[in-house]
Amino acid sequence: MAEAHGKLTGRPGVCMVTRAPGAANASIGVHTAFQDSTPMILLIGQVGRDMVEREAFQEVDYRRMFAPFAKWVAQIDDVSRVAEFVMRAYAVAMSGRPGPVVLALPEDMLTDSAPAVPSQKVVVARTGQPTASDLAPLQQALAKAVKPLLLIGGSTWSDAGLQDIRDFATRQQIPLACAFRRQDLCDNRHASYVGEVGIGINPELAQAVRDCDLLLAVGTRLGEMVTSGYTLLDVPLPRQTLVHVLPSADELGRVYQPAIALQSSLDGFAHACAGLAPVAAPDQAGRSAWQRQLRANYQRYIEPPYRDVRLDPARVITCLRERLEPDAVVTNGAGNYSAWAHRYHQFSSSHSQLAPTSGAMGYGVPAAIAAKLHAPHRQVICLAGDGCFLMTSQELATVRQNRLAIVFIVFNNGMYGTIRMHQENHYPGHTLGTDLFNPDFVAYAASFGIAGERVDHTEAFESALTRALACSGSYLIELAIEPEVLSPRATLSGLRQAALRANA
Ligand SMILES: Cc1ncc(C[n+]2csc(CCOP(=O)(O)OP(=O)(O)O)c2C)c(N)n1
Repeated sequence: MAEAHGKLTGRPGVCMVTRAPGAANASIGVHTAFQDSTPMILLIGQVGRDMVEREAFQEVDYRRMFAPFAKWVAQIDDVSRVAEFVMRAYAVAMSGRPGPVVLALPEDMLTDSAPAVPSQKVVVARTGQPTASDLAPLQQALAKAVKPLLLIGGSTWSDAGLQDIRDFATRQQIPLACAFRRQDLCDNRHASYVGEVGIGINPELAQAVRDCDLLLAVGTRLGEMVTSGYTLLDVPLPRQTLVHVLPSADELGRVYQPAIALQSSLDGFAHACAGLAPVAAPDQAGRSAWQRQLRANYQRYIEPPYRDVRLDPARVITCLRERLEPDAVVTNGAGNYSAWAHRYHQFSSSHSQLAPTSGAMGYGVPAAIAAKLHAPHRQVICLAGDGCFLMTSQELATVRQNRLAIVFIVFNNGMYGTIRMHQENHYPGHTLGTDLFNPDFVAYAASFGIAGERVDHTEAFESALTRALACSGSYLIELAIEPEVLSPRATLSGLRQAALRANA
């Protein structure tokens, strides 16, 4: 919840947990905040200073535990320095590339007293924008490009910055793609938008990333998910002219050496670019054709082909796409079910997608709670696989306690489908530990006082959704998905047969 709050507001959500077991439970959230570049603060209880280093009850050295995936880990040993540490925690969490900060609080320090120290709300200004001379090489690259591609991602955009970058793309005729699980950075219905560069990438878009002559990556790390496992660009020198813009310098040139590396606030960069006069490309017609082609590819990709199955997850998502309000928040965790959402849903307003780029299962339920608490007037839809849902569904208690109206959609295929897919791919017919024994999800929701129903064929979904959206409280729809419907592209038996043939 704290991580999702940070994603929604740009300010750290604060999570307080007990010693080691609490810290271990919170670690997925800290890791997600790290990979997703989200500001967050975790406060952890610590043993008294008089017992430290004895492996006292639930004692852990949090500096070592969180070192690889927190921006800063510290322990407040002196009560008179609490304000200093807390203000610094906010500053570190929000500055540069945002991320999580962990503060350990020794038990005896918490009962010490000290005179109050003045503190104030920490505000990190995201200023800093390239000058005209900084942008000159970019303008030269744009003037030469026939197949440019703009890829945006990251976490420090304002709505004004997003508007600027979209205007820039439109005026310069540059197709705009969003990075993995950052699809809400651009209205997907906008003519410049050409899709998500993520795990289930449209093969035609993947080819476009390979083929483009200028890749303008703004705000996004070029990590494994965005580069299809570091295959879309050559390491370390991409064939495409790479312009990489990030708010902090440490990721620039980490894997890929850009032709132009710019450390800049994202809004500042977008604002500067929006002011650039349109560049006359050498082959204007070719550039327009490239833009139209990519948009057409995207539009084709989001229309589900006919599939002869009882309940088609693609049709479920296209129904959501048609029925939800434009600012509805859609959350999910990890699993094959999310591939349908990423492919077929269209996000049309900022902060409408809460999804972990870290790939953490169980994210959707607490993220939906954070969203509904933050914006009670918005529709909030949580998508979850059965495995994913069972990781955090005890939070239905929090939903009920706070009387929140969230629609939960559980894709129940009776298995950890993603892992089963890998097993069938690599060891066809040999499956291990991927079958799930599930509760009756509708009865489970009812035990929390939450209404719901089970849907087992495509045509029944829309009326179930109507009831869910009309419900004054939360509502759970369990989708009875056939295991055979393994992913948007594959069936279980088809995958197994293909792997058997390949191994023969
Ligand atoms: C906390 C966590 N544990 C394990 C994994 C590895 N993992 C990724 S997807 C997946 C299975 C997801 O199953 P389910 O939620 O039922 O969705 P499905 O793939 O069946 O659609 C697992 C175990 C993970 N990403 N996060």
